[in-house]
Amino acid sequence: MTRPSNTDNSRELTKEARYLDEVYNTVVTRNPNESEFHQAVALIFKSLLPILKKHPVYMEKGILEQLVEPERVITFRVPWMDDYGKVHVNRGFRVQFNSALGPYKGGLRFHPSVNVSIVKFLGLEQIIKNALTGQPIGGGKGGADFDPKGKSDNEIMRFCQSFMSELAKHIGPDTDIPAGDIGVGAKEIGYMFGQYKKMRGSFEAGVLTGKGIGYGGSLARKEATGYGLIYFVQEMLKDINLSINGSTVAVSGSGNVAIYAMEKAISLGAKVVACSDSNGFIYDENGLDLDTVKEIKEVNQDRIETYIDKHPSASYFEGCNGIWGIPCDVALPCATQNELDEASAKKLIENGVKAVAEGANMPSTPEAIELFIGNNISFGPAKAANAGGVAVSSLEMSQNSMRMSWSFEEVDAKLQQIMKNTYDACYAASEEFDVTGNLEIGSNIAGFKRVADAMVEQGLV
Ligand code: NDP
Ligand code: 2IT
Repeated sequence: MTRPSNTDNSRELTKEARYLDEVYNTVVTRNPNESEFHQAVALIFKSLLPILKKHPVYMEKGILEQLVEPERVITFRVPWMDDYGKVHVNRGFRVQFNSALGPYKGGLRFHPSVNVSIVKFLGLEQIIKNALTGQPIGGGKGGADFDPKGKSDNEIMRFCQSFMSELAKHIGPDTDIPAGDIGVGAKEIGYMFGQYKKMRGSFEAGVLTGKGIGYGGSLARKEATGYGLIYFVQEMLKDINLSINGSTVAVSGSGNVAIYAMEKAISLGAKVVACSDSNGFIYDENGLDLDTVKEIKEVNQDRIETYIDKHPSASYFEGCNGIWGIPCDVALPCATQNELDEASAKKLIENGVKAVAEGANMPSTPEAIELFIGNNISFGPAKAANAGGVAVSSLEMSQNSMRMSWSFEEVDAKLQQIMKNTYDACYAASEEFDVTGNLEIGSNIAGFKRVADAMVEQGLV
């Protein structure tokens, strides 16, 4: 029996601890072979013991049992034809997890590793994250086991159209609003939006976020997750009397989140010495040139390895894990789940890391998180630290509803305020439950409470 209640080994478990263990074990039995989903459930449950004790109503009303069971999971066939006339079939997913706070909201991931476990772990995290933003959005997630790498533009367009042909039956501006995630950016959102519009016969701008600026997208949405991450890190560093200015930063990934985290960090005076892709990482102790990284990744869709052709002073290393062996003050995992394990956490700590903040979703393994917190490293958990992306998605929805658009500066100012509020909410919860500064527990409790209260108020529906 696994014990996410995280209680000691005494024989007398409190009824709240028993409740956590029972619900967790039901999740494992009912959803076999979904290790990422189990991990995400355990991660949240581990923080909830004190709030269950303080608010018995959550147990009495069966909130946990309801929280871990999605309201709806949709799986569908996505057939598409490649440029040579060959037919391919992928599997599409949308998990509509929780609508207590608003319509389902969350990204779409196109990556060969996507399966129901991945989509459910992301959807569950999204519920708590969206609650932390303070915006009126529920939690959802989706995607497909489609690999956009090596596909032509036309192939990607046909895939997106086929994907949306089914998804359109289940979404809408007041029911479920997808956006991007790994492998899905403004280009894919555009193709999906075009297909949705054609099927509906009306221009419903608010059905997708992350759209192009010319047809209803929000300024600063592209930058929002990365910028928001750095705004969150600024709050973390303030509390330990450090500043991003002058800090040495290592960032994994070189996609949307990583690039705009690097951009904001550099603009605030940090030195970013390393970033990566799924093949390997580049390192330059004097700092990386972000324009070259952008050209490689955003313009040419090439491998990060080619950076050293333009900058011979930098080094390239095969493999993703090694990046955490680089000495840095601030480590920002911004690629994918479970990319930072126990051994990597040990290396970071040995090398004197001061703060770790998660741009990706669930990038640190549970063992790594324990090491960070046990060694008093400031730790910013994903559901709080990367909430800036979905927060600005929600601002995009607001602008679409009003049929107007805010300036970059207006959106950026709102994003900064949301990230500060998110940090303050996590910190306040950590204080209230006597784990001051433990943002892992604070984020889970603060996010959970907002969702749980809405669920209690709305009754069994
Ligand atoms: P992108 O597709 O833009 O970039 C993903 C980056 O991560 C690429 O550098 C990619 O390398 C690398 N990567 C992807 N999968 C793996 C893997 N299995 N192993 C190693 N490296 C990998 O995605 P995003 O930047 O949008 O997303 C990155 C993370 O941030 C994800 O966890 C996502 O869920 C999370 N996130 C994204 C938000 C958003 O608004 N986009 C919001 C909040 C969180 P390669 O180029 O080789 O594939
Ligand atoms: O993980 C995430 O928060 C996202 N991929 C963004 C979701 C959104 O709806 O903007």
